[in-house]
Amino acid sequence: MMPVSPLPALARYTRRLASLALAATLLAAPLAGHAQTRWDLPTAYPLSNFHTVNIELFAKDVDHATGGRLKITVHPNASLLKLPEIKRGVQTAQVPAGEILLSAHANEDPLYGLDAVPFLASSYKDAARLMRASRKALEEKFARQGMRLLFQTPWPPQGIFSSKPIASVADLKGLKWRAYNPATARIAELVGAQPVTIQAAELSQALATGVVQSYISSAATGYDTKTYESLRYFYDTKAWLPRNAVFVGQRAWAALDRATQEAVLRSAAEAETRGWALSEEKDRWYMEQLALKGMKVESPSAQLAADMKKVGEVMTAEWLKTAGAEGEAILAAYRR
Ligand code: PCA
Repeated sequence: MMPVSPLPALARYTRRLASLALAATLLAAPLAGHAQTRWDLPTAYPLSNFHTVNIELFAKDVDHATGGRLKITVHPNASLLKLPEIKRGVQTAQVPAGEILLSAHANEDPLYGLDAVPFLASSYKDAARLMRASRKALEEKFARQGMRLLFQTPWPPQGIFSSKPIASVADLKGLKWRAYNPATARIAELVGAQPVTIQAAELSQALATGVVQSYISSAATGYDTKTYESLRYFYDTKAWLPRNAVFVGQRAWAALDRATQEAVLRSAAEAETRGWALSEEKDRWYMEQLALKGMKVESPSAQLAADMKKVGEVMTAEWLKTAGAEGEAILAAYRR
């Protein structure tokens, strides 16, 4: 047997120390400002909105999971880019990442408008199934447009805000109706209201100046925009749950190393789960607040519900016509 010399053991120990030191340097590097990436992430909704709260938590998770290697700065309330500009801003690498309302881009591709077809999915459960049935197609669509989809979060179910009582869609005739996407503009056409497109960030102002007498959206947006100061009625029609999507441009994505990408994807998956739970939980709170602030929060009358269902049937048929075979396959998967 050879005697065990203390020397190789010492050498091994020194080598280990050296590699530990190297590891420590690598870990410390981002903290010292090396190899750090910064993403600006524009959104169109206020800081207190649950979507924004969720994205801030996502940014914090990413910071933590990457040891500070990727820092995301959220720019709320359309302060960096307005809603209609965010998607193009990311596609052209003007900004690395962003959040959009998918259905705002429905004119570009019907796939973007699937979640805003009235009464196709009007509960959280169905909206989640609809998201799953269309996720792959949507991710591919994003990829073809040079973007990577990270996570999707639903707005609470859409109900009708109005300055006067609405017992049937006939009562909406002639009212100035705020639209936020092609689907809500189409509803105005079908019910004979006067559509005016106004982004959420400008809605308070439009309400205060009387440019808007009615609109369809979530209690969340009703609360964010202080609609209770201008309009008296909210009918909880639960017409659909439109989704916001957080995404990143391909160039910004490709610039990340593998470990950072994986950390972002893990945090994104968690953000999606958390966002769905937050949306549902907060919807009750938002509706209570509307009532506390003096709004009449009611279920729609049987007539209004039936009328709106009809609007939904017309729009489902229209969606299918424009979405073609791909749309049919998605709806078949959803309905299975
Ligand atoms: N709020 C957004 C989109 C859907 C919603 O609930 C808005 O009204 O603009």
